[in-house]
Amino acid sequence: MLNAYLDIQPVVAEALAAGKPVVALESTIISHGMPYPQNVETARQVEQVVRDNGAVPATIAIIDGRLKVGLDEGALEALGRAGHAATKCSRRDIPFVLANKGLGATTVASTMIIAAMAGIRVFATGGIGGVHRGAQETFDISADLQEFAQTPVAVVCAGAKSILDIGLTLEYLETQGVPVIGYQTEELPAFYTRESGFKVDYRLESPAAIAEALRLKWELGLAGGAVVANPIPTQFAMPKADIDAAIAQALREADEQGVKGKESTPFLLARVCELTGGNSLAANIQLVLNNAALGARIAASL
Ligand code: PSU
Ligand code: MN
Repeated sequence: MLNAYLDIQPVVAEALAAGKPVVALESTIISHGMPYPQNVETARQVEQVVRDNGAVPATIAIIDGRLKVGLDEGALEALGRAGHAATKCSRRDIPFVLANKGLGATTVASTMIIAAMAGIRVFATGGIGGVHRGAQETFDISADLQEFAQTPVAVVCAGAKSILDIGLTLEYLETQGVPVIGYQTEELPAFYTRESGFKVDYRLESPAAIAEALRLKWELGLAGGAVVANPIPTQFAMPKADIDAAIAQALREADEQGVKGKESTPFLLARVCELTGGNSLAANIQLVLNNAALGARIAASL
């Protein structure tokens, strides 16, 4: 049932009504994940890649008291310009930003929620939230992980950044019953690099095989979604030593400055980008485009 707060862009609504493939896209990656103007340019390119691969893009955000599924050019530009002035909205934040009629950028968790409300089952992004390093002390575990356990949307990503504790993130997903699928890989990619040292649960070779596993999961009434991990294309991967050094420094600074809660991930993303002099941004853009293409192909198979 569609709810009274949902605005589905006509092109998206038509595709959904006709059973055509639709891919959801998040907006925190635009406002908090990349600097302006590359964030807006990337958001446009990602939408185009989804179209080029046979699906309709639906970027999700909360604007003027409405849950928006499918954004026009003006909305993408506004989110990109707002940057950290937009409210980063996870599950807990949705009703408050709606009530304030504020500008809300949706995370993986809240994008999944709103996509599911609209009947969209596939979502493509860059990286997911996870269990942070030092979570034994801080309890910093992204709400994204709980969302995977309860909301029926598959999220195509490039694995988890090593700003996170990748091993603990996988343990948490296992406990929550969330499958981690590797697209043509046995190893979970670590966002900027194709390797993490950790295995995925299932390696699948094609969008059709992924779609079939998802269909079975949902036909059986098993709650929740799945992580589809798609390694960054080899030619865009970063040297591990470069990225490890930047992440180590960003983590040290976050600790020294007492950064915590919802600020933690955006702080680390921005510092890693600055410390690598834009190299990580170029890699980030390429992996998101790559995920958009795979997301569209999975949606077309579903
Ligand atoms: N990781 C990235 N890029 C991102 C994010 C995570 O590589 O843009 C964003 C996503 O929106 C993700 C959110 O859902 O950060 C997780 O934030 P937190 O750790 O506060 O749950
Ligand atoms: Mn957190």
